Amino acid sequence: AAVQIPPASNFPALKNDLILRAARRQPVPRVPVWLMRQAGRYLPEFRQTRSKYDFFTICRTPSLACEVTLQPMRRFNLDAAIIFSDILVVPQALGLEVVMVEGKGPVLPNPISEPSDLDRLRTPVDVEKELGYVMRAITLTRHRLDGQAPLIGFAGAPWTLMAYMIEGGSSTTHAKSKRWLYAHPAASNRLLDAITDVVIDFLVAQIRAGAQLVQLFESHCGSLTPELFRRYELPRLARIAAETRRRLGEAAVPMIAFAKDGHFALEMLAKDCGFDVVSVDWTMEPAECRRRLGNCPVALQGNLDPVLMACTDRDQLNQEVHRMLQGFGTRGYICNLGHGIYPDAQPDTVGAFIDAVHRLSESAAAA
Ligand code: 1CP
Repeated sequence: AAVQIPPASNFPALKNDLILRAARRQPVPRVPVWLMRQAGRYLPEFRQTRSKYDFFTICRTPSLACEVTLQPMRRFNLDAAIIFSDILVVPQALGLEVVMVEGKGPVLPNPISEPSDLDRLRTPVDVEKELGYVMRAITLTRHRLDGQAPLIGFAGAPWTLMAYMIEGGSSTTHAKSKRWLYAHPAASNRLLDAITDVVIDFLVAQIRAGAQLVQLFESHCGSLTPELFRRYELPRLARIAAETRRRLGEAAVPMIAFAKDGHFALEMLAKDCGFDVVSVDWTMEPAECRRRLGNCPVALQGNLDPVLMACTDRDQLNQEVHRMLQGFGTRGYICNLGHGIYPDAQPDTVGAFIDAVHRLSESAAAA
């Protein structure tokens, strides 16, 4: 059923601003926690919704996207919600077809293969026209959250989206898309710039619609060499942070950069990009991240191994949470997994994780 979307103003007062304080490195009574992909396949209530609707139908229907976003918020004491959508809505907005294939993931039946294929891209993109459903879902969800916790908006980072647009779906090597970076530098720059332009417009629109933080997902950072990252991606990430902030002025919100397998890029992400928070995966030692960054004014997010969400040993879980809190410290830290949660996660364990972060960080912050 079509719902009336209220205006993107007069939002309910926020009752929990811990994640906003942590992103700004302000003191917190306890560490905030949320989970990447917290709405999704490990929850029976999501599978029930999903059995009735196609994946992109849920994304495109604000009442359904809102419902699925709220599902984990009803079960758990989470410190943030993340709007239900996908990073591949941006390639769709650029004119590429994306379908979600059962058991396989996203597939782009007509990927970009030659530089001349770039002429197929529908630029410039009017994000309100092509992606207005995401903004409407954000506005509705921010109202319905009733101030329980801040709402996170997101987008895929340019390289990660370029990789999907050329590979046509998941890939372990990204050999085709990386070959473009070496063989077609001008066309690669053109494609990355086209994506960057949409991402900036999209993030600005999400924030105007009510998103209180935004996260950029660089899920395929690990395929790049440090040199390719420095040459192609770093300037675009910096442009996204600077331009988004400049366009919003007073209305700017904290920005998180997540670069999966981006160990080589930690200093570049923290010092040369202008994001408020850098999110790290489980391959990084928490204390080592802090040591490498010294007194660089950036908050960190991460990095529990998501596999632990399928385990039942509570002592082991508590130990791992304790180790993370020790290494990252309780100031300027947002607790999360090192990557998105897996479908075999146990909801009980997810709840135990969230409670452990709250309990253990409260005593640490008081000490
Ligand atoms: O049929 C289904 O239900 C498909 C499962 C699914 C879900 C629940 C996909 C397909 N996307 C999503 C939602 C989604 N995707 C969210 C929702 C909000 C949340 O709960 O967090 C978010 C933030 C994403 C972001 C996303 N999509 C990323 C970045 C995060 C990451 O995992 O690195 C990526 C890479 C995608 C692409 C994608 N969409 C879906 C899948 C299975 C994938 C990964 C494909 C691959 O392995 O390459």
